[in-house]
Amino acid sequence: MSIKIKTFATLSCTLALSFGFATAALAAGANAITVKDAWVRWLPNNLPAAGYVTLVNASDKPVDLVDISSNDYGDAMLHQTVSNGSTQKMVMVDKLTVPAHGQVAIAPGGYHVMLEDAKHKVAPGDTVHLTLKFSDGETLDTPFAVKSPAQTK
Ligand SMILES: [Cu+2]
Repeated sequence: MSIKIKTFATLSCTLALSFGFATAALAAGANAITVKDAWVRWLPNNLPAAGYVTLVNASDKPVDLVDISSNDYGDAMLHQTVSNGSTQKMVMVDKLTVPAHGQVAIAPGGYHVMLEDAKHKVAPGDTVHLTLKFSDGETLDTPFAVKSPAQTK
């Protein structure tokens, strides 16, 4: 049983590596968008994790975040937490506009990147990578620091 699981994990890591090279080759040229404060709130028991990052636009045109993917997770989706009186729900977000010479924070209480179906064991202290795609053609392969809930209080 444990041997089967180990084999599967090794295969997933190999696949993730080969996709990673393809992604890195796409990122080139002068970038309008830079990122800061990229981190993931990790939860135990394979619960979905949440990714947070601040996007900074140095250009004089608005740029949209249009796609997020990850070699470390099967699913990476931009969600917004919406309050409905006393209850909260998450809604899917197709794109997020970073204003010209401005920034937008994907931060607790507002937006989060929902990360599900981890492809290998992820633990606090690790670094995972999310690939952020923008409307100007820019692709950023971004390292996110994985933190435990206790580290983020
Ligand atoms: Cu969510």
